[in-house]
Amino acid sequence: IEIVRFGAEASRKHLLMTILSEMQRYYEMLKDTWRSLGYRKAIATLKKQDHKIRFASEARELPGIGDRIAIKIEEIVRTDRLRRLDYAKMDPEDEALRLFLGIYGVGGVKAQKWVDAGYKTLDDIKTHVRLTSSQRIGIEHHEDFQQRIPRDEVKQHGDIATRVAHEIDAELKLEILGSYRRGAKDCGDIDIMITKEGVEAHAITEILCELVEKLFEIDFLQCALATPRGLDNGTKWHGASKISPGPWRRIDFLVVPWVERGAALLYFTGNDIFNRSLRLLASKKGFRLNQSGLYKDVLRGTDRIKFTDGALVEGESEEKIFKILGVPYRPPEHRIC
Ligand code: DCP
Ligand code: MG
Ligand code: MN
Repeated sequence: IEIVRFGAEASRKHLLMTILSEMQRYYEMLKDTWRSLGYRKAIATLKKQDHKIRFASEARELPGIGDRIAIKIEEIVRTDRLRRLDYAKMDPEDEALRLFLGIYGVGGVKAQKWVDAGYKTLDDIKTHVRLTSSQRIGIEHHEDFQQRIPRDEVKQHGDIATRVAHEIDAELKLEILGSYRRGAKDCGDIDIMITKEGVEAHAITEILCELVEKLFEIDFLQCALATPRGLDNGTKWHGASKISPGPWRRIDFLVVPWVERGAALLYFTGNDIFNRSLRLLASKKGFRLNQSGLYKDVLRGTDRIKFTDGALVEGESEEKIFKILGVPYRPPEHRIC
């Protein structure tokens, strides 16, 4: 997608419209008249709109925009892309595409680009493409990273991280989340949340740096990997760990302020589809849910600059977030969609 740079605001709106039009054409091509029409209506509405839309809850207020498109609008505005569209263009049967998608740090757009260029194997990519260092590691350890990690090994990695963390500060609390907390018998990676009673955002980066350094020293951590764009503000760390002589495993750390632990727990437990549906539900009820808390949207004034992220309603307790949203508490094992 070509974007003419004519002022950040205008070009972002242009990008939004372009992506929505592509979705509309995609459904038209599939002869899905209903969805195609939905996008057509949304585009027409947004064209007339002159203030910036940031949240799904705002988009939904506009005539002709339903929940599903509203969520997509928020995704585009936030991330400058729409994942659904990346996948819409792909052939799930394409073996090379599946191979490339399995590489750490390679998303849909890049994988499709390589397929379009005629590449078929990891060797093709290694010889012909300029890679980021994370992608290179992703290819070199592709086999390791593709393997599922047995639950008890995940626990062992967690135990090592916890032991070392406690050498730094005995009050640090570590918990393995992700599929492990949902009770999976094997996991794709190891997700560890770190917090401490009373700890605030500004103290976090230091804890994380110190822990990572120590874990490298004992040859537990093997490499750092770039975190997905937009998520890394010094609170998240991606890399690989190993219990010798075993394979390299993907490991993620998330360090969170004490007051955000409930929302972070909820987010990092997943699964991602469950998170999506909970966020959608929150947005239907006029809230906004993310990994730091549940927020009540502050409505925009006539002056669009007056936007805020909304007032924090709850961040400390997972149970309370469910309660406020009016959903019965769902134990982690049942958060699979
Ligand atoms: N998450 C999310 N949206 C994403 C990525 C992650 O909501 N796009 C949340 C939900 C996930 C959690 O973070 O459960 C951890 O992410 P993982 O990618 O590690 O996914 P899982 O741990 O659920 O599964 P796996 O066993 O494949 O690691
Ligand atoms: Mg995981
Ligand atoms: Mn993970």
